[in-house]
Amino acid sequence: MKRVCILGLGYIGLPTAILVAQSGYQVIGVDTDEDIVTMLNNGISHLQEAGIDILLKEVHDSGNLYARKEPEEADAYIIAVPTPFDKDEKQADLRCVISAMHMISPFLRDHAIVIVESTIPPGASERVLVPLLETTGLTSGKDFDLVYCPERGMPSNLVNEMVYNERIIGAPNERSANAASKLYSSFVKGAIHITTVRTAEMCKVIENVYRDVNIALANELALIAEDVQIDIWEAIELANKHPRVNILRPGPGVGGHCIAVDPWFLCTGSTPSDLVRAARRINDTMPNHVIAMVKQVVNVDPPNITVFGIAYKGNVDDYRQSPSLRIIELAEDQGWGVKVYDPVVKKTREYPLLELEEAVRDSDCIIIATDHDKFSTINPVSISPLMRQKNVIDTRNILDKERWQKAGFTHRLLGRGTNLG
Ligand code: SAJ
Repeated sequence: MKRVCILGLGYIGLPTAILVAQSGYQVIGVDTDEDIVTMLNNGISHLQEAGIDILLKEVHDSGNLYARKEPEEADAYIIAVPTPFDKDEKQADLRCVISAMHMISPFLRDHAIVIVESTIPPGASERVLVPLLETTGLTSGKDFDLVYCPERGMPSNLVNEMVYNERIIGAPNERSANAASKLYSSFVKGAIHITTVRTAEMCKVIENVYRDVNIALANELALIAEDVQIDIWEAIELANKHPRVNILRPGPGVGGHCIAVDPWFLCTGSTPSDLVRAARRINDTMPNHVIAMVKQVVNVDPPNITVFGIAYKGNVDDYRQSPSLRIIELAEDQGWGVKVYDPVVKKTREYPLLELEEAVRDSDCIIIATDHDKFSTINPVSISPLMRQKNVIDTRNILDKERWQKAGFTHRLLGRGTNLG
């Protein structure tokens, strides 16, 4: 195998394309966004990720990676296009994956391997994707083999995780399992495990379900703690001293492109999961709780609030499905003034991002919604005079409470009873 064509040059596709090119394959990166294609052909990354600029320069200079808007003939195709989530239907929108299948179908012949990394509901490869390719006159097991290899990587540490994480390859037969395994082992240092296509699809979903359900547990415990006047952060820390307990951290909800989305795949079908649905509801309603916390501290109606952090988690510039978006939406629905400060995200389509001083001017309450390291070093003394009322709600437990109290702020921590001071 010499040529690999990778469709979708986003958070997953671009680092994958670079790593495959670095290990000696000729890689054709395909994206429908002309700007991305142009940037990559000039050796410039459109993503901010640790280590990516240097690696991209290397594979660009060597000629091992170039970008195009359309696929070219290759021995393997990796599909890393988005599967957006249809919020109303609670279903994956497979249109991009389907369109990628149509784009590659004219080139498939002689056991070409089609590797899907995009997250899809369990069963979708065999139920939707293989039949789709076969309607173009191709035969599975002869012209192509469809392999499912779920991505495993966290934004901000993608390159590292793609190299060192263990990977699962779901393949329909030995030949494609070996071919995919050979391709991935050229850049993956973690173990590679072979299984069926359907099991691999299920693994992807349950990895994220595991986290979603456990975060929901932490969030529900936080609500109980506020009611019974304890500090859940202290209780979790102590409970986690048990060798077999590892409770996750409460927060304003769950964001990102996967954990807030994939669990829904198990909520429909013939055996819908009550537990997963309950976890989704708990995590999805945490922004409502944050709004209720604001109402408890401000004494002006409507208040002005400042949301610190639009990113879905700390130190990343990705704000897809971020709970901050829901907090802003709920506040605006009630006629509140909302300003947003995020020193890590460059810009958003939806909201202007302000400088710190502008964001807190005349504000009645700061909400720490994202655990960016930069927030814990903000000096409350310098912003305190700019605020109309001095309230801060820390949903991530990253502030030094005493420091903020000394600067005149009423400090509230999600998951901590208000009687505790
Ligand atoms: N969060 C909490 N409390 C916690 C941990 C996380 O509230 O204790 C929140 C975060 O703030 C964020 C959300 O959950 O809003 C998700 O963050 P995350 O760091 O748990 O996960 P992601 O979405 O960045 O990446 C996950 C990873 N999956 C797992 O850890 C099982 C990653 O390996 C996957 O590749 C990725 O989803 C994906 O694409 O599926």
